[in-house]
Amino acid sequence: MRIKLYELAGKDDRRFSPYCWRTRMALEHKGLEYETIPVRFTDKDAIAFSGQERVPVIRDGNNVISDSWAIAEYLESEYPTEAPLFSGEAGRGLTRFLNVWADRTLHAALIKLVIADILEHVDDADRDYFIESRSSFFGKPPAELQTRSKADLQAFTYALSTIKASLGMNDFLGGDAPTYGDYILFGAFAWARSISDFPLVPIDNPVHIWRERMLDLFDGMPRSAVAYDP
Ligand SMILES: N[C@@H](CCC(=O)N[C@@H](CS)C(=O)NCC(=O)O)C(=O)O
Repeated sequence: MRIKLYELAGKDDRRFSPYCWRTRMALEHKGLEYETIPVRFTDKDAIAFSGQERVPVIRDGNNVISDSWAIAEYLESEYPTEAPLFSGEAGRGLTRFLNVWADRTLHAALIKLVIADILEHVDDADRDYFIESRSSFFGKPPAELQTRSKADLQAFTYALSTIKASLGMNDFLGGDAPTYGDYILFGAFAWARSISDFPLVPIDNPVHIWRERMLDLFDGMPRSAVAYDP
C-alpha cells in the first residue's frame, strides 16, 4: 500500500511547508511509493486522526506519524534496506543538530523576509487564520514584519554563512550525495521558492548552486512544483 503524505497546500496547489518538503524528499530518497493529500491550515479535521494539528503527517498502513523529524526516524527504522537518510548513529546525531538549527535559526531569519508573500498564496479559506495566528505569534501582522530591513537581510545572510562555507567544499551537506541534512536545508528554500520571488541568495553563491542541484534530484520533481523561478 502506498504511503499517504498529508501536506500543506495553498492556492494553485502550492506546496509551501518546509517540513512537508523534508518528508517528501525523504520518501523520494528511500524510493518509497507515496501519494500526497493536500491540507489547508484550517483543515484540522483532515489530520485529526494523528492526534495533533500540524503537517506533515504520514499514514503507512496502520502506522500514523507526525513531525518531520519523527517521520525521518520512522522511515529509517522501518525501511532499513532502502537508501540511508542519516549514514549511521553519528550521522543521525549531527543531522538532529541541523534540524534544530534550521527550525530555530534559519527559519526564524527567513520568515521575516517572506511572511507577507506567504499570505498572498495561502488558500482564501486560510487567510484570516494565517493573519491572526502569525500576528499573535510574532506580535505584529505579516505586512509589518516583512520589511526586509538591512538588519533582517544581514541576519539571514549570517545564518547561512556556515552552510555557505560547507557547501563550498562539497556538492551536498552529506558529501558527494544528499542525505537528510540536505533535505532539512532544502525545505527552507523549497518553501521560499514556492511563495516568493525575492532573491535570497546571489546566483554565484555555493548555496544557490547547491539549491539548483537539489531541484534536479528525483527527475526534477522539486523543480516542477508550483513555484517562482521554475
Ligand atoms: N516540528 C514540526 C513542525 C510542523 C509545522 O509547524 N507545520 C506547519 C506547516 S509549515 C503547520 O502544520 N502549521 C499548522 C498551523 O499553523 O496551524 C515538524 O517538523 O514537522
